[in-house]
Amino acid sequence: MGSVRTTCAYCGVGCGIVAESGVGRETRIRGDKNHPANLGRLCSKGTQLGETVGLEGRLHFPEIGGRRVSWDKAIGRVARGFADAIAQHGADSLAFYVSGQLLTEDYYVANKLMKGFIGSANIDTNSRLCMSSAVAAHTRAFGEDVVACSYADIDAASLFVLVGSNTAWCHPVIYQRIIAARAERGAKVVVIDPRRTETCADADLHLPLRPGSDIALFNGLLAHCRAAGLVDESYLSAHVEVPDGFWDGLDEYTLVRTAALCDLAEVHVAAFFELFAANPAALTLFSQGINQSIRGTDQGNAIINLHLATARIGKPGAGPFSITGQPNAMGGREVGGLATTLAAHRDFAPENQAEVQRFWSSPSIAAKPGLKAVDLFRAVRDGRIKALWIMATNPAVSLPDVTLVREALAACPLVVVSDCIADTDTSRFAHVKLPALAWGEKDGTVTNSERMISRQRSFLPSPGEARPDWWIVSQVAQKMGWRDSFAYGHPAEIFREHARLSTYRNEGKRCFDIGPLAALSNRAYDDLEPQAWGERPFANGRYFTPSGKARMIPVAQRPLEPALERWPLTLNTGRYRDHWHTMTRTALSPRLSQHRREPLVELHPADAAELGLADGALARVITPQGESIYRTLLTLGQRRSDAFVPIHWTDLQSGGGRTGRLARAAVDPVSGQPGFKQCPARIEPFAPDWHGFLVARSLPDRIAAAYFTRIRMRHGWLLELAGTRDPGPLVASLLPKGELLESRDPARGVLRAAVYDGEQLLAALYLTRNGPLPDRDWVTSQLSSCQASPIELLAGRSARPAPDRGAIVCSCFDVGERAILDAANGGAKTIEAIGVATCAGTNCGSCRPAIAELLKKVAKPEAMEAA
Ligand SMILES: Nc1nc2c(c(=O)[nH]1)N[C@H]1C(S)=C(S)[C@@H](COP(=O)(O)OP(=O)(O)OC[C@H]3O[C@@H](n4cnc5c(=O)[nH]c(N)nc54)[C@H](O)[C@@H]3O)O[C@H]1N2
Ligand SMILES: Nc1nc2c(c(=O)[nH]1)N[C@H]1C(S)=C(S)[C@@H](COP(=O)(O)OP(=O)(O)OC[C@H]3O[C@@H](n4cnc5c(=O)[nH]c(N)nc54)[C@H](O)[C@@H]3O)O[C@H]1N2
Ligand code: SF4
Ligand SMILES: [Mo]
Repeated sequence: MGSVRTTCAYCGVGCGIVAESGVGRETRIRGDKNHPANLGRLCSKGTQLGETVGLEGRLHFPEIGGRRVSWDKAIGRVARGFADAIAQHGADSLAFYVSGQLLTEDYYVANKLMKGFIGSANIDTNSRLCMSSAVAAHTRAFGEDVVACSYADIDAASLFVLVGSNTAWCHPVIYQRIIAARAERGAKVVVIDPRRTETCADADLHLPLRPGSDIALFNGLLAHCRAAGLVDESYLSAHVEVPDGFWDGLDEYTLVRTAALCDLAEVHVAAFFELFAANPAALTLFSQGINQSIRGTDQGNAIINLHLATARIGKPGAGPFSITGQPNAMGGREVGGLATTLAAHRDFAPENQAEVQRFWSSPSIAAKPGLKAVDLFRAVRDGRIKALWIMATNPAVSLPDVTLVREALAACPLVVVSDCIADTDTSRFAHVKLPALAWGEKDGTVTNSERMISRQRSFLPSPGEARPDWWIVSQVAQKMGWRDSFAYGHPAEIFREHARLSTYRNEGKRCFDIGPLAALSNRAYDDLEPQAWGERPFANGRYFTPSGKARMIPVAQRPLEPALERWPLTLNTGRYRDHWHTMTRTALSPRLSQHRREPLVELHPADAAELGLADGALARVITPQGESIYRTLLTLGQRRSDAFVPIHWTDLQSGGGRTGRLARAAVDPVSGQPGFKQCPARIEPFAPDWHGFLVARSLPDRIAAAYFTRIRMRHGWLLELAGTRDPGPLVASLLPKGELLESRDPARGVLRAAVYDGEQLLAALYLTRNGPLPDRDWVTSQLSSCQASPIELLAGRSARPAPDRGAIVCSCFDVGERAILDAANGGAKTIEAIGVATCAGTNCGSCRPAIAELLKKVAKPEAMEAA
């Protein structure tokens, strides 16, 4: 087994990984102690990468119209389709929709082809849904999209303000570093999030503000700092442009009014303000609760204003820290993958166009920004875009209003999809499918939240005829006639060109300048150690505006939308700890599939009572865009009238929990980023006539139940099922061929069936009208070694039952809630003691916040209820 140092496939923390591969793609993963982003730590998703690198579901060969073709034929078809569209309808009739999961080299080539050679800027990326408000806020304030902070600041900060970020689940390794700072140095943690997430487990203060009221809170804090004499006038006069009347606009944000606007208790708001005032080393980390809003750019600037005015920026441990989502969200911003930037942090100013065109020796250059993601898909639907190339993203699930997106995809004359996976909700609309290399196979660079460029290295063989994305794009470009400009043979060649473009005629105009890396040999590129660009930006007080000064941007809290009569709830959407986006990878992992087996709608118990919904019941979540069914989770962590659903489940995964159908296409006016976090909605009980589950060695071809979700288990599948009509026909389609044993009790609506192949259990099905169901884990365990007699199996329990383990908390060691509660009741009072007793939390640590919550529950059951 050889070991390879690479970078994690998932989030923007950008953890270094040491991967060892053995026979049959078996892969061992551990954290890279020498990588500065994680110093050896990994979260649950990184730790379990080995379970997701199999070949199941992969796209191995190019396809046209669902038929395997040669690469030559597929490339020819795409190039011809594009050339025809350009000839008949002009360059703007083409569009690329790409992704922060591409490597920098892939991204660079796609951007170059579209903006320099096709001559349109109609290339946008899923970063529009993710980071574009932060990009716009940075650009307005700093003159360039530069993240002001680094992870090293975490070790120097004495106050962490986590705004709109469920750090414990979405950036777990950053979270662990924050919690270490709190434990070791007594740093304080404030979480600003309408719901109480696991990120609050170790917080000193949680402000469950009214959704969308962050500007009021940050303006209020700035007004407070001014009154307290914390505004640094000399910094402002030397380094910041403050528009006339800026401060007048802040007068209205008194403590009382701020608390009222945010629907928070004044004492809590005051406590936050005092903490901020008392801690100059304050780090404000923000992500989607800020960005994914129809006022996302202003919200970003409200945070930045505060740090500029108090000069808490460019210094160790202080600053506004936008943390990125995808592994290469930052690299995409560097190359200019957004429709609103040209290349290498340049905008579309005429001198930039001339410069980039000269550098590329290209026949044309995009003269103006292209269509932003939401508008781009509207243009596809309206027939203005004739050919669309989608790479490394699943817009039929992840864009807002996917009904419109799907209409667009269905109507588009040419849809090309590059993906590693054969069947996705998006690729079902593809005319041409191109097989891309996946993580572990591809080679190139990514840039993380702190501007650290790291290598992703391959350690697995390429399956079938899959190719790197940069190769695929280059082949199409060559076929379109631009042979010399896309004659790349190695990703290092592309990286060097990208580095040269960043430094070309830069002369200190832009912070993004990686000129020295343009000299890397192929060998040095292969060996490249993690490198950050823009070491401590703004330390010298110089910004990248024409005047060299930063800009304060006046922002006001605009009135929030009042609740609508038909849509009285505000629907919030976000992530689960152990799943990644549309689950094309994490759902391959049995371990990652246990933490949250089903898509849940989280609701305050009082709202649920009014709606007639019990904990665990099914509910229909409805918005003007669409509806889907979820299982209800009642929690005091939700505000009244707010509901939360996860984004992960798709048509492929389930018949419920399909959040993509619900979001509306309202966007921020500056950035074009959708306001995914707030959507008017209503919830109704969904009363099935029957419900139950299937445990099976392999998946049935078709599952026609009103509600179903499929959950990967170690030796097969668990399917949750519910429906309204007679389940008879469904039962026949769910069960595999084999020896069938059945028991029915029509009077009680009970149906139980087991199918065997000799001694081996193939499937077991349990349906009931409203009676109890067997323990799912016990039934599932019978797939690995069927020890139960057929009678026990149909009864759904062993003659010698084992206790129920409860929900899985620790996915590394497979430890359930029950074992942790037992250990706590047996005297284990700390996370460490729980670790000693059960192993839980002793590997990746992602479940430590959950253990902390359980410990609190055991220590003070009644306090938890009231919290
Ligand atoms: N486990 C996991 N980790 C991931 C990902 C994943 O899919 N799974 N995806 C990665 C990607 S691409 C991204 S972009 C990041 C996202 O990382 P996060 O931004 O941390 O994740 P989200 O769950 O989308 O949203 C964060 C929080 O914003 C809160 N919020 C909603 N409305 C408001 C509001 O008005 N104000 C405030 N202050 N907060 C609000 C939500 O309640 C939610 O808890 O995660 C990355 N990491
Ligand atoms: N309602 C709601 N919607 C949201 C969000 C939300 O919070 N709420 N968050 C938004 C955000 S922040 C994001 S980032 C998006 C994410 O949404 P998507 O980008 O649509 O989600 P993924 O599942 O990551 O899709 C990645 C696809 O690329 C494929 N892939 C992986 N690696 C490669 C590769 O190397 N090459 C190629 N060609 N393909 C590859 C995968 O198989 C998968 O099909 O969702 C957005 N949508
Ligand atoms: S925090 Fe987890 S998902 Fe993110 S890069 Fe590190 S190991 Fe990967
Ligand atoms: Mo994202």
